[in-house]
Amino acid sequence: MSSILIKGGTVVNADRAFKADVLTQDGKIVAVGPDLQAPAGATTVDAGGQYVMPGGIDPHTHMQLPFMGATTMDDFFTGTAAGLAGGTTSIIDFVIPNPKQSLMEAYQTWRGWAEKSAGDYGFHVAVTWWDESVKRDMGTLVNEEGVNSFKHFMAYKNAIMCDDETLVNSFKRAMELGAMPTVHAENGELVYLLQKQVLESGITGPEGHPLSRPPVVEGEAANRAIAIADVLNVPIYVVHVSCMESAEAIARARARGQRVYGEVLAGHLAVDDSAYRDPDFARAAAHVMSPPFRPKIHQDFLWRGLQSGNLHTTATDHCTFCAAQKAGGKDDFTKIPNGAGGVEERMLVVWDEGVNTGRLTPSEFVAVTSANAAKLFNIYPQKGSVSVGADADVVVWDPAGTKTLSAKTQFSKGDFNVFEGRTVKGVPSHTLSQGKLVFVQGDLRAVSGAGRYIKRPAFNANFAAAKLRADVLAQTAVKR
Ligand code: URQ
Ligand code: ZN
Ligand code: ZN
Repeated sequence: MSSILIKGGTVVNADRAFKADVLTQDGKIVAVGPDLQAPAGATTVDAGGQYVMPGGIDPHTHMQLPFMGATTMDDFFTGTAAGLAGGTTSIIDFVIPNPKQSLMEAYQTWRGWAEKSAGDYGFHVAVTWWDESVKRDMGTLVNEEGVNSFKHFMAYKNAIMCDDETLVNSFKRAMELGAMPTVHAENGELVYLLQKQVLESGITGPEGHPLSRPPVVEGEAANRAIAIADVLNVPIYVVHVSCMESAEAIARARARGQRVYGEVLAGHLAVDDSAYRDPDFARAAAHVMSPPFRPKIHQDFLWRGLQSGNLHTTATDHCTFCAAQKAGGKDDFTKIPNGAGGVEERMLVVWDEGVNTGRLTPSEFVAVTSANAAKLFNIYPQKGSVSVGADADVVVWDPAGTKTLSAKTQFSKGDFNVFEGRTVKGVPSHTLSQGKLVFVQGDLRAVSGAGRYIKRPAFNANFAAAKLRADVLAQTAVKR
């Protein structure tokens, strides 16, 4: 029986903050309240002057991803271990079948890779093509494997991009199953055309990457995906919202009462597009990810989206290719493997840029780093809450602690850090995963294979009653 008593802290959940001790036992939270006593043999953590928050949930990572001819440097052990060092105790990663590859076959492959995880994990499954077997596999994944979200890449033409036919078929299937469709919203046809035009103009370096993916290209795709979801009357989750165009598309739809949710990357909140104009190829290429980092003005829109509740989660899209891999695009930016890291830094950056500046309260911080992702992917309050019965995934947060973020000291196996040199105030002093101390004052005690696959139930109750908007509109038309 392993028991940990976290004493003297302030518990912060998404709804409120209050002074209380927390007692964990055998991987669960068993008591939250004042003056708790430690049972014999328990470990005591002094949380005086600190916050006791739900472990972070990063709903967007790519550990061990094979993409654009390379495989990311972080595998499921090193990537989840790095997350634990930053207070993130669960990730939701992605199964990305090749076109024409069985979804179930790809799912089994990723499940095998993830067995080495140090922290808990789940999977969104990408729908990268369509036929009756995909429809069938989606049902198996929801009803038997605990997958309740399906990803759609609207970018990456000639690779994993979905056309509208696939979007419509898959969104409709998701609604039938009570699953959440999610999208990478960039118009892949426009990106493909702009990439050719930028290269033909003689620009081959990383500075060409943002020129080929302007915000309007993201805004168009976000609007289109939101409209398809509206007609099909299915909720939709837009990943890595990077600019005002897509943030406003979401806000407009929500103002009309549509169930649209948005995710923001820590990178897009804190890093801007000047990185692409760095004369050093390696540094500029290290920032090549999609959607690209944007001019600063967009960051204000993203923060206001989080403050207003029009954007809901923060993530990282942790996808770490090293300099040698990025150099594959030395003479052609379209060949630079897309991706950047962040799983270790997300919560520290969101706290420093969000709470320390007054943009977010500690409870809002918990909402956007943990609780909202748990609610949207239907694992709340098992995850995302410091409450009796929840998993003992807890981060003890020292608001006075400081840390300078750097590739030199990161646990990630990536060789670059997009937050390089940034000194933040507010750091995790202790991380508990399943009631075990896995990070203590800089000492990472991650164990390969300790992480569990977390099943995420369908949302049948909400969706089953949902009708195709077309039906509803048709009925209304007849009545008129
Ligand atoms: O697009 C994604 O989310 C994956 C392929 C990671 N790469 C990236 O640039 N975001
Ligand atoms: Zn993406
Ligand atoms: Zn991604």
